[in-house]
Parts: sequence; C-alpha cells; structure tokens
Amino acid sequence: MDNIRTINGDLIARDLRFAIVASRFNDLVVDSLIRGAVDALLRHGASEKQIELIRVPGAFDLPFVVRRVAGSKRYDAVIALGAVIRGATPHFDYVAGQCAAGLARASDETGVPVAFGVLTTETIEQAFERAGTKAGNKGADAAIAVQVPHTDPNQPLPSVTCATAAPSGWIWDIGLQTRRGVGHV
Ligand code: INI
Repeated sequence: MDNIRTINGDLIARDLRFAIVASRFNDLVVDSLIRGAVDALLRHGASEKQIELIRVPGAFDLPFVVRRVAGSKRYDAVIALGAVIRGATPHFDYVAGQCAAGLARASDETGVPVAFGVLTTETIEQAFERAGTKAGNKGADAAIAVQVPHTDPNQPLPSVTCATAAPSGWIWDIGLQTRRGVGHV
C-alpha cells in the first residue's frame, strides 16, 4: 500500500455552494434528512449562507427541479432528499425508479454532483430509522458524499462525483476524471 499513489478527497465544505432539494411528501421523515444534511455541511466548514433549500411536492418531482438547479451554475453540488415508502399498490416502484434514474441523469447532463439522499423503504419505521435514529441519517451521508475535492484548475478535474461515505470511518470513494483518463480514489 505504501507505494500506491493515493488521492484523498477532502471533507471540506468551505467555499462550496450547496442546493438541498427536498420533497414535502413524508415531511416528518424528510425534515430530519434536511437537518442531518445541513448539520453535516456546517460541521465540515460550510456556513448557512452557502446552503439553499428548495422544496418540491414529492420524490417523483425531484429530477425536474434538480436538473434545473444543477444547470443554473449557482451551485457546486446538489443534495436531493426525499422518502418513498411502499404502499399497497405498485406506485412505489414508479416513483422511486423515476426519481433515482432522473437524478442520475440530471448529474450526468450537467456535470454537477447530485447526491441521492432519497430513502426507499418498505415501512415508515424503516424510514425513521434512516432519518436520524438507529440506522443513522441518510441526509447527512448524502451531504458528505457530495462534497467535491478542491483542486487546482490545472490539476485533475472533479467531474461526476460518485462519493460514498462509509458511516464507520468516513472513507471516500471519489471518481476523478483526469485529462488523461479516469483515476479512482
Ligand atoms: N412521493 C414521495 O416523495 N414519497 C412517496 O412515498 C410517494 N407515494 O407513495 O406516493 C410520493 N408520491 C407523490 C409523487 O412523488 C409526486 O409528488 C406526485 O405524483 C406528483 O407528481
């Protein structure tokens, strides 16, 4: 391991502008995700001025708004938050599927990192467990995952950031697109 060139992403939110786009549906859960995301950004050096919150009706509506927000050039990264909870009909699959695919597309099309902080659970209990109780806070995880490393413009460019934050050690996994190819951290 000692001889392997390693690039580590910084967990530093200072100087970055974040948009949190969050759904109102299941707002008891989503509001906790928002609190987790904001708290994570502030603890990593962001100030409240660097964060804007945009609400949309439901998770299905996230991609449309996230696409516009990401394309606006006002933000370095977008954190999409929502909660889709399975009901008695196949509705869940359409809402969750379109939401995930649309958010990935918004990131691809704009080159702006979009974190997927949308819970997709079988029950309301599972959703609460992931919104600040026993299974952590996926809003906070999403906020940490989306921070892009600061690099010199002449250095490897952070492009689509596919960062995953491991809850145990805040380990980063950041895809960096370099001018010469793709390096993986
Ligand atoms: N939206 C959610 O965010 N979560 C859900 O669980 C959900 N369910 O189950 O229906 C949901 N539906 C609304 C949907 O996201 C749109 O807001 C609506 O269809 C209007 O476009």
